[in-house]
Amino acid sequence: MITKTETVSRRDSASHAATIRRGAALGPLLFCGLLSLGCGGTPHDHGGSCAQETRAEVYMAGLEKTGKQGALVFRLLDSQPGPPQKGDNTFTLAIKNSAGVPQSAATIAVTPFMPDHGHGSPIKAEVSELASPAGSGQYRASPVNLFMPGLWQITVSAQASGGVSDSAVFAFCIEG
Ligand SMILES: [Cu+2]
Repeated sequence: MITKTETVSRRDSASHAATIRRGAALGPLLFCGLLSLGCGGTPHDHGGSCAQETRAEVYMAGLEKTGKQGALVFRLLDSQPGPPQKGDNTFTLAIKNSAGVPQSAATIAVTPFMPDHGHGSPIKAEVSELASPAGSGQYRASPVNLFMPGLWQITVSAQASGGVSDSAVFAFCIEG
């Protein structure tokens, strides 16, 4: 319902932030006007905070997802800080196959994206397998750079050593 066409230079972050704030203020008003439901409380709550973001998941340590292909299972063991905050975060992930076997020596990528703004993060997360516990298929990704408030979709993709590939998306709303 809202089509935004904006050309955003990452270097122009102040202007970007101003654009986003206008969008954030407008979105909930339109949403509530259309639905006429579920928008009780004071209108002053509608500041673009995460309280009205229905696409986000509630963070908890151990949040687990089956990949889109049904081939691998992705568990977010931990985020530091947790829940994820604006700025740099460190994710610890565990990857298993559908039979529950930990996937060691997989190639993992962690890629944040803001769907409402059409951009990712300029900083690439480095991913490395934890040496201990050995063979547990646990990986650390850092920094998971979520540099703006709003909804982030964080895609974790994995190519297991056996050649199986899969991915899952964790969606978190980041408070300003
Ligand atoms: Cu953004």
